[in-house]
Amino acid sequence: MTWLFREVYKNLYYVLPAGLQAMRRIFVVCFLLCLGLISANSAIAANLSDNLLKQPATEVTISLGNSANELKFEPDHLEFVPGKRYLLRLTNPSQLKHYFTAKDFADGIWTQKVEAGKVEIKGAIHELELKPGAEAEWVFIPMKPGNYDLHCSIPGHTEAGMNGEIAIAK
Ligand SMILES: [Cu+2]
Repeated sequence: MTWLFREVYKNLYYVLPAGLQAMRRIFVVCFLLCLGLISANSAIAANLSDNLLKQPATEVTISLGNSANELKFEPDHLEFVPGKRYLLRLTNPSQLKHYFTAKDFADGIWTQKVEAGKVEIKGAIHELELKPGAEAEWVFIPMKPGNYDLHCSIPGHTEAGMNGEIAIAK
């Protein structure tokens, strides 16, 4: 019996470090594989966004209010297709200040830029305020399909009918 235990112990002693070494080798290989996958993915993503940014933008116009000062969006329904590049032109032909508020929609798109006057804003945007006579251009790529709420957050305007819907198709 003592002999048997000694044999098992001796074998364990020899086998264990070899096993650990194999595990370490497997770990290193997995790690390198992961690194490779990550860099390949970011290369694909860079290529994709490069191609997307070269894509001519489809122009869509929405008017916040109108010259008769009616409290509505014209049109009050917008529809976009994921993966396409859009230029949304916002105008305010009324004598009142209005908001383009569509937070969930803004979360479902990738904003390239918003241009207003001589200023270009990059990055995420959730809400735009347009003073009377103002114009802005929003360049983006829809990402997440869904139906999103649009409204004007000036007190009383939503209730008076200044709301709409933005759809990103599936
Ligand atoms: Cu309004």
